[in-house]
Amino acid sequence: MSFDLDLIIRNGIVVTASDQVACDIGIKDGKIRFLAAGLPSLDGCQEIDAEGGFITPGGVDSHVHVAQSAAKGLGARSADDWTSATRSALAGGTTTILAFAVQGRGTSLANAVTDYHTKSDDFAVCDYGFHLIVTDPNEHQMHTELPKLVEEGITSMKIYMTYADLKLNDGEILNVLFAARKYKVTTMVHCENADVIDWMTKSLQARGMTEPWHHGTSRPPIVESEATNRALALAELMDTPMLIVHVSAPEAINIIRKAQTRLLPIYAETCPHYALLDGSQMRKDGFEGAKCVCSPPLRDDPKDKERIWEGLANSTFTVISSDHAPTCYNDERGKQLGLIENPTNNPRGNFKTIPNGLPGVETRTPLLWSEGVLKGRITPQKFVELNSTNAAKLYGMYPQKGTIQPGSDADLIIWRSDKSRKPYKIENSKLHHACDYTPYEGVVLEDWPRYTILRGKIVYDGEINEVLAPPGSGKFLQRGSSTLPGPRNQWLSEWRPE
Ligand code: DUC
Ligand code: ZN
Ligand code: ZN
Repeated sequence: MSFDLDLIIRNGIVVTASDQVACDIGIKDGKIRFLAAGLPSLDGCQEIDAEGGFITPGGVDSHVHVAQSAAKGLGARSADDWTSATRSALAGGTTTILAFAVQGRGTSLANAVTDYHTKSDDFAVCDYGFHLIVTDPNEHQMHTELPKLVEEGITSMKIYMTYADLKLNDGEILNVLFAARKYKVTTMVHCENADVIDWMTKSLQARGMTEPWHHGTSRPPIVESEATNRALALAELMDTPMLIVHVSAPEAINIIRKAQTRLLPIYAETCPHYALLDGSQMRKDGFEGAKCVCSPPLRDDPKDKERIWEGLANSTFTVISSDHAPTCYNDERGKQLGLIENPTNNPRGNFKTIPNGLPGVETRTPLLWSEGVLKGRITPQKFVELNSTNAAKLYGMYPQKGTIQPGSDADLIIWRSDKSRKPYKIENSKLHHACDYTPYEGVVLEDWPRYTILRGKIVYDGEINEVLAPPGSGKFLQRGSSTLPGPRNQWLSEWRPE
């Protein structure tokens, strides 16, 4: 094997989901070629001194809404396009995102994918793939179009149990799970009970209880846990793996944990906001609480955040994703809709018409590193597993993405060492998204990525806070099937899929 390298990174501590090792990294043609101590210097080869800092795989954020209109019926617009969202990803150490191509009711999955390529391909600066959002799982879509899209590397779909224009009933969910099992597609489920939300919302509106925090009142934890329980029952019936997205409530965590203890192939995702923020955010002065309206809602009991950290540390959670879904605060097609579409003229607005979602693609990885690893809640290896490796495995990208090993893409984050680390205050003006706020304004982290490297190139320089990758340099990822445990061929009755 030749010793021709493009880049050597020296003096780092390489972290994977299983190990930590002090060694150099030799990179050629965007791939990791060598992990070895004392690689020789080479003419024309760039070198980076990691100065004793940790080096972790580039982040894989598997739940990012990009240029996807939020709260469709209201005409809300997403703050980010593909360039701003992916620049923001790189500046926070994330080198791969998975975003959502949405099937409109009565339309085709293939059209949704074609449209999304038009929005992304010339504009992305990090690597990316698409999940499908399935709203119409009819025979043709599930058994003619879906298998073709799987061939094109789109191997995951998200379904909703709530939101009028997205939700599926239990029979439709079974259609999806049947196809998912057949074509080895990972299914992600948004678990909230739609009827309870509708009933509670009507009742609260009739009583004039419309302030932002009543978004939480309308969706108590049982809304999430009931739906989670139902989704897991359907997954067990169909003997198919399932990922429950953005889990927030301890009751839902317990249900998932029990299913995992029974060895069902059930996976779970949470987000930094459920680990770090609580319902008090929605009670801020005036209409400010709208900034933190998301679904499932931030939970009222501050102790629930510790349950999230426990689930991250004890492997109940498989991945942590941002659920980046930004709408601007000062935008009449953003959060202000809650003041505009406000029939009772409540000066604090109407939670029903506030577009759901928070920005977070840039802050996800640094928050998990600083609040998780540097505060001793999780090990560096657990960080890598949650931030990169498991998402790469679950969504069919491993080991190209999600790890540091010979043959993998050279996607890396270089962190500062204990000696050179300096506090980093989160301020929206420093972030690279196009949203006009961050829920973490003023939070002081212990570190921020020093460099982000994508396929062997420095794409974010943390010393000057600049993203260096041009629009269109991100690559679309044709993904395979999950390599985490799948169907077990265990059935609840004499019924079989074939
Ligand atoms: N909840 C979702 O399900 N999607 C985007 C934003 C949100 O809060
Ligand atoms: Zn969701
Ligand atoms: Zn989402």
